Amino acid sequence: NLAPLRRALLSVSDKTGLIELGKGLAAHGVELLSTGGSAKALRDAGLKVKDVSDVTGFPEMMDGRVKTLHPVVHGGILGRRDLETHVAAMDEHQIHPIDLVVVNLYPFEETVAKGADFETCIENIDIGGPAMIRSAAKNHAYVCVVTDVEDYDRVLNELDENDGQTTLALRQRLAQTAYARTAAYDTAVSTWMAAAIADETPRRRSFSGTFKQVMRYGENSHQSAAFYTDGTNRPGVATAVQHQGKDLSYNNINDTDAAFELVAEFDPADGPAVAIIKHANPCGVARGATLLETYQNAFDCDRTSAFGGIVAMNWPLDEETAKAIAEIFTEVVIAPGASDEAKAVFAAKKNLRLLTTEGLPDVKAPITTYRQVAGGMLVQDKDTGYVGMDDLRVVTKKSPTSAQMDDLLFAWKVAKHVKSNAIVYVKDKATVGVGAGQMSRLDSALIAARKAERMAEAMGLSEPLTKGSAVASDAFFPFADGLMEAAAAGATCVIQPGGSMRDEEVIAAADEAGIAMVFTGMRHFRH
Ligand code: 93A
Repeated sequence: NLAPLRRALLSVSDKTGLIELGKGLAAHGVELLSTGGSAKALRDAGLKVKDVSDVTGFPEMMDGRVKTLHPVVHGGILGRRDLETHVAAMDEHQIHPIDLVVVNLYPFEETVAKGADFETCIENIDIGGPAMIRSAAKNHAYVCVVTDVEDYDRVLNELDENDGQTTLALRQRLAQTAYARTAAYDTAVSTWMAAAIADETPRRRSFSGTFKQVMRYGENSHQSAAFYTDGTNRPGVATAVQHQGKDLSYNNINDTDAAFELVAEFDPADGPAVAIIKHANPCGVARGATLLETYQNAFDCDRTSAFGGIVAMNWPLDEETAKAIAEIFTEVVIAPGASDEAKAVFAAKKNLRLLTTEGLPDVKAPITTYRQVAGGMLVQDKDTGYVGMDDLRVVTKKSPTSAQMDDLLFAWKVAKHVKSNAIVYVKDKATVGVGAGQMSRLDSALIAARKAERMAEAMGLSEPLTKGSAVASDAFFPFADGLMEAAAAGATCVIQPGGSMRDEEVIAAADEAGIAMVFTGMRHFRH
């Protein structure tokens, strides 16, 4: 058992809860040491505080860059209480033990998120704070380290319950938290620097996140899960505001992200775009003149799958569209804003979650993505590849008309967001059949066509909407069979990367079927 906690060093940028903590510690007879701003706040609240500068014998200098970086501070934190040599060194140099270190760091992540300039970001890199946190965490056998305002109460409770001391179990837990914090902090600095200096090598990246919330469970109910943010504060699912409905699940967040990233591909200035997502794949995507009509066109692609889906749009949600969405069970709606009337429509739908953001995700931002594999992490640049009209090569006798070209490019953008193998049929700026995630491209083409047939039956149409459609394939057709299936479904034009050994065969089959085909020279696998 340790002797009761005697001295605490408090140095915090976020002063939330500081006074209450100071008072709680003082009540246990703990001596308070503190740095400039923190000391002032405590003193203003009537607490007795010793300045760190008085302890070190040095003023805080160089705009605060050097305030706690001193052997008297670090010796007091790091010295082992059980080793005679350490105790002797402390005596010799008049170093008094520091038993509790409470630090939260300069707000580096927030400074970056605000778009501050390079110099300002540099000044907000905390050096002394992480040093103390790491020292205290290393010596957690004797020293308690607190880096999260939410842990203040736990520490005070333990002092109450354990005769003015903390338990080793708590100190271990807080030390682990502390190293997670300093690791995330340095990762934020490194990630920011990579972007600031336009570093293009994925070789020396570090990955970390800041805890946001615990999920009820993971992909399945026997898996635990949590949501972490990357500190960039980008518009997207991580920064969306939830207006109503129960907590989001792991799958909800994954699907909502897929939906919002997809609609963000379309410039809102060109009109609204709506995507309905199920299991991370779109089951309907459309562009149109009004939001309502666009939603309906997206919905008509696959009404069956849209049930329980996630709806994203690149325009703020309006009342009419909210009413249409509320007609079926929908899990989540995400939009860059929502009118009060639209919110009122959803208010009665207890299970529907409405999320709004300040803007759309920047789909062209150079983001690094991570995927875990057994024993490692795969790191890559996000797929921000785009093809424009100039990149397209017409390879068939027929050329697409300009209306066909619009649908081809639309289908191509959607295909990028469909799990491979992706086949996407589009007619009049709306998907009419989506084949996703099949192990063979032929099966994706067949499934998409089959769904379109089923929709035609359900809607009482004389023929499926794939008749006269444009079709996109996320990678080349290795054989002509997939293309012939698309032709059989009624596709009249095709967009695909090209580059297969059998391109000639595929082109010949397209010519035979009277189809126009363009090659992009770029593929969009998504696994
Ligand atoms: O500039 S620093 O890296 N140099 C230091 O020696 C140092 N010591 C504590 N920043 C340092 N701190 C940080 O100051 C703490 O991590 C905390 O965020 C902040 C508290 O300053 P104040 O008490 O003056 O508000």
